[in-house]
Amino acid sequence: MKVGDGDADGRRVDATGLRIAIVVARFNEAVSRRLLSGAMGALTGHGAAEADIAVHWVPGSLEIPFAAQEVARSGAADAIVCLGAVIRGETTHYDLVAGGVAQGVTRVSLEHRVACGFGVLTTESLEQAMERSGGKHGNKGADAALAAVEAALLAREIRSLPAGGRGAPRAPAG
Ligand code: INI
Repeated sequence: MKVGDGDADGRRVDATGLRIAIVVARFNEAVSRRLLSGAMGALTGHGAAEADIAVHWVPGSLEIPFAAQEVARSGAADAIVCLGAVIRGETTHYDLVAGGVAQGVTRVSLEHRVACGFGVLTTESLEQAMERSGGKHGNKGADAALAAVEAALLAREIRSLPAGGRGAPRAPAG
């Protein structure tokens, strides 16, 4: 992909110069590391400098929203990539963890106006998690990273529009 162009899907994902934070859960660490590797590869492959990517480990997926919130409040990142694996087979409170992290990350993104990519897997088994973290179903860490970049670029574009630009109500002529 040529930097500045869209990728194969026509998405604009030039991460050059973006400051990116990755918040990743240690729970199910083998899967998390694969998601992290996918995210790092996607970001650097789309122009992000490794020095502009900060990685923050948290104990489990439920701690992701808190860490993402702290990053957002600090103003240190243009985009936040959230990674983890919630596997039903290994927990009785799957629904709480899965629902909590999804709602929490969404809230952080909206309240702090920071683009967040959601790469927290919710699967029935470890096998399914492996398939989605660099296996036959791709790597959701990479997908979340590129979604965060695309959203951050979109926010930058929208925020740069003049207040009275296209789409704004016009004052009547004369
Ligand atoms: N955290 C995960 O990231 N994935 C899981 O599958 C999981 N399970 O199985 O419970 C999990 N639990 C820990 C949770 O995220 C918190 O770290 C813990 O409750 C402490 O607050």
